[in-house]
Amino acid sequence: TDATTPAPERTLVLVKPDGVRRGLSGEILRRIEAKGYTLTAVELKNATPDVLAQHYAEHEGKPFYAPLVEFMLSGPVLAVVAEGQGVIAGFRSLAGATDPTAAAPGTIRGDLGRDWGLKVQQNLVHGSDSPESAEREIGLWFPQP
Ligand code: RTP
Ligand code: MG
Repeated sequence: TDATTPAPERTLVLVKPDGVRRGLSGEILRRIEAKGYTLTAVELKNATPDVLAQHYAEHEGKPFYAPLVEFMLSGPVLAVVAEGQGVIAGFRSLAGATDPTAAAPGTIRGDLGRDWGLKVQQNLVHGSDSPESAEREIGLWFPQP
């Protein structure tokens, strides 16, 4: 890219352990690609307490923080970098509202997410919420040597 070509927008998506366990990784990636975004990194990873402490720093001290971290350590996650114009807001729109019961049909969480009887909302996906978060989170999940 030259000085007149802005870098494409990127976001960090995680398919959370519920999504991996339930075999929904392919369905979630399919929706991202069908929308027209490009996958530039996809890797199955085990989260660590250290990475999660940084990833969820904004939520430290909230009542759902400890169950959230425990949930995120309960199995592998699929870490994904998706690229495209407006992908940060666009993916959050594909994901739907945080609460799967409130999330609209047609969205990942509305169609597929669950929250009944669980300690924390198992809402299948994470998506960065700003360009700053996206770059920070991509660096966290895909560290460059
Ligand atoms: P995310 O960060 O996962 O993309 O989702 P978000 O912005 O919609 O939600 P956020 O407020 O950042 O919360 C992060 C994750 O914490 C869990 N959570 N559970 N009351 C609850 O049970 C509750 N509140 C939040 C969810 O897994 C949420 O995605
Ligand atoms: Mg968030």
